[in-house]
Amino acid sequence: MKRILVTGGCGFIGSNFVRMALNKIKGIHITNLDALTYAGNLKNLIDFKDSANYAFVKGDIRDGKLVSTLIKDGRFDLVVNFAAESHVDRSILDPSDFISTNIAGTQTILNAAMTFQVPLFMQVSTDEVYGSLGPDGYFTEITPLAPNSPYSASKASADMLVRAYFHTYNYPTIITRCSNNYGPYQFPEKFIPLFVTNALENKPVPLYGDGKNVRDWIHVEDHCEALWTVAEKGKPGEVYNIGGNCERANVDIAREILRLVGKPDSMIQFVKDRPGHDRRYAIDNAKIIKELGCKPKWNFTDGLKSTIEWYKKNTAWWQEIKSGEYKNYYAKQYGK
Ligand code: NAD
Ligand code: TDX
Repeated sequence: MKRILVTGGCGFIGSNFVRMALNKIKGIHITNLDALTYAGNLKNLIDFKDSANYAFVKGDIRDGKLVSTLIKDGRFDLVVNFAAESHVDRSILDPSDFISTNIAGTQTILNAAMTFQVPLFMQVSTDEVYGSLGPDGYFTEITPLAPNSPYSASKASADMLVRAYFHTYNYPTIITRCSNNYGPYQFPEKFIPLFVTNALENKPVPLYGDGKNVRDWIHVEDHCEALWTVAEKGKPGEVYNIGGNCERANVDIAREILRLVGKPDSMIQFVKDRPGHDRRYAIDNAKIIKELGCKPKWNFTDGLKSTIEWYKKNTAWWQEIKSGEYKNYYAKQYGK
């Protein structure tokens, strides 16, 4: 596995994956194709700007001509598709980019990878495609897909296409479905970085509904390690769930963040619920542990502490984001 094409490598998980792979594996080369939407930030990988092992290409996975030329000339051993519109609340405000990037964009790059015989295509998907759980049970790889938001519907559609390319054309693809990530470089629209940065700015933290929705949290480094393991040892045609074994209610995380930042619980502001808000996600990760020997290493309290330290040290990174286009989104979403 020498030459890798990563899409969406300027976002949160993609940039952590590129950093981990370049630091850990000798002799690889990564090309990062990213459209630099509001969520893509060149600063996330500034350390590798002049590295001989890294190349950045500004471009859109929906651009068939560009994608074909890049893959035809690239001699890639692997494509890892991170590029996506990723925020559920934005998909509720306007689904159109979610449909075009997450579905049509995935098909465009998948088709080019097959046409120019890249040996493996990995689709980075999400546990949200399985829908919502009640108080009991877990998502396994054979849980039926039942997406509830325009975001998760678009990711489920992409998964179906990736599956179809394996079954119809015998093209080697793998789908991974991970639970909620947290860690450095996460865009401050998402729950944990939004609450951490609002708390640091002495602003209220907006908790949806009764705050009792449950997510299964995983540190982004554990997700990236798992993706690398899947790339090396995973079986084409398979789906692998990736989870953190770490279910938490949102209200408990909100309180833990405020305690770690040294702010009172009274900063929690209960706000109108997200429409169609999934109640609970929980991953059964027995398959990836048993078949590929891959387990998460971070414990949540240490991971949250180190994430908060990262946001404290990198105030310029998120303050620049929060004072840009994001201000308009925040005003629309939270009425401020
Ligand atoms: P992100 O929003 O932080 O980053 C997305 C990146 O994709 C950005 O750099 C953006 O510029 C790029 N991009 C968007 N549209 C593009 C297009 N048309 N062409 C090229 N580049 C484009 O997202 P993230 O949180 O890092 O998520 C990465 C992937 O992982 C997504 O596919 C997401 O569905 C999946 N995922 C995320 C989580 C999570 O908790 N964040 C969990 C499971 C799976
Ligand atoms: O302001 C908020 N208040 C709040 O209570 C925000 C932004 C979120 N929430 C709640 C909604 C969810 O129950 O926190 C939980 C987490 O919300 P998000 O960070 O928006 O994540 P989620 O909707 O669970 O989706 C995430 O995990 C799966 C990622 O954004 C997806 O890309 C990934 O596929």
